[in-house]
Amino acid sequence: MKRNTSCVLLPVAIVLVLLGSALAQLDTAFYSRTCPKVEEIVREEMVRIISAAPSLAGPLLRLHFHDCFVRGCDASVLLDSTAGNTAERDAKPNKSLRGFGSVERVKAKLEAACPGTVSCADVLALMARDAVVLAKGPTWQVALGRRDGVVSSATEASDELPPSFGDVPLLSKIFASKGLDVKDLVVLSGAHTLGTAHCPSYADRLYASAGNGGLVDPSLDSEYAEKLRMKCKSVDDRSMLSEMDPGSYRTFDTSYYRQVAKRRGLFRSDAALLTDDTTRDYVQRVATGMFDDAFFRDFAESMAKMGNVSVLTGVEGEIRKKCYVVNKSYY
Ligand code: HEM
Ligand SMILES: *[C@@H]1O[C@H](CO)[C@@H](O)[C@H](O)[C@H]1NC(C)=O
Ligand SMILES: CC(=O)N[C@H]1CO[C@H](CO)[C@@H](O)[C@@H]1O
Ligand SMILES: CC(=O)N[C@H]1CO[C@H](CO)[C@@H](O)[C@@H]1O
Repeated sequence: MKRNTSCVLLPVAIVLVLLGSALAQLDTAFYSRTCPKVEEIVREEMVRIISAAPSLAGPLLRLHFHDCFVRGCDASVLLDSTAGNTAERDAKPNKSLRGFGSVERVKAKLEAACPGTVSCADVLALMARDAVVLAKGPTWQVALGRRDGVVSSATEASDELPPSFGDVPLLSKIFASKGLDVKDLVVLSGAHTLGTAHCPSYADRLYASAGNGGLVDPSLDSEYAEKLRMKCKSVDDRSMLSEMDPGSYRTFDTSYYRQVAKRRGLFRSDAALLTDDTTRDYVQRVATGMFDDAFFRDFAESMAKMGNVSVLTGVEGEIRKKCYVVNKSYY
């Protein structure tokens, strides 16, 4: 009798476990019944957003990255600080984030079409993909079904996000803690083909100070350093922006790698890619301009991996109504 029961129960248990893990996976067809036009709606609004403000492609890509690296891709990056809590978006490495208004715009369109259905975390993943596509970069299928988290913490953002002064050992350790490898590091750093940066993110490479042992960064091309010093008059000058991939900062292409190969990467983290065999080989290969397609494929693959980091699925978390606030205040 005992034996018979386990004969019946064991297969049932296996099926349940398999079902459970299948449900926990993201799926490109996740909204096919509940919001079949989700991708069209996001795409249409993104075309409007980017044609009005082409420089938002970079910030919208970066939002998804910051989201995924802190607590997984759960839209915690979008939450506002509250009376008792300083949120991620107000943490030090996050202060220069932009594009929140555009996310709310897209989310509002989705709420109108399919109320309470599409998570803000999925909105970020789709907007990041469309930002890259509209900047003439690669496209990829975005697996969906992320749920939104209910916690956002400034201290976590400061601990989990890679710092601009990071070297390869530190950066790869941070990436590894997210299940991303050294290849993902060098490939995803290619996102710095888009966008701009504030002086405090790299000024310590330009000016000798107590903080850098009184040395300017010898790994930075000196002619380029001279140009940057004109933009960035002092270590904490926040008035000017520098294009990270000068001349094509609105176009997703491989010229970032040519800059890095010429010792013109803007951050120490970019320059560091020349100090490790694996990452240097990749930079130099793509810098030839003969492997654009391979880089595009790699980027698409690494973005799918990044979009999968510690996602909430099933009944975890919630579907926020507004992306900047947890939805319990609406119920
Ligand atoms: C490898 C580690 C990384 C470091 C240390 C890093 C650091 C930074 C810093 C310091 C800025 C400039 C912030 C400012 O001064 O305004 C920046 C901008 C940016 N980052 Fe990264 N980042 C990294 C990886 C990534 C990844 C993985 C992505 C996306 C997949 C990304 C996308 C961007 C974009 C698009 C911008 C420009 C944003 C804008 O135009 O406002 N970064 N990053
Ligand atoms: C996403 O994560 C799941 C579960 O950990 C894994 O099975 C799947 O292969 C991952 N997908 C990608 C694109 O990394
Ligand atoms: C680099 C940067 O933007 N730092 C700011 C981050 O956020 C804190 C707190 O809001 C500000 O005081 C910093 O100036
Ligand atoms: C639509 C939706 O997911 N609503 C959720 C809002 O948050 C509360 C509590 O966190 C959930 O119970 C609702 O289901």
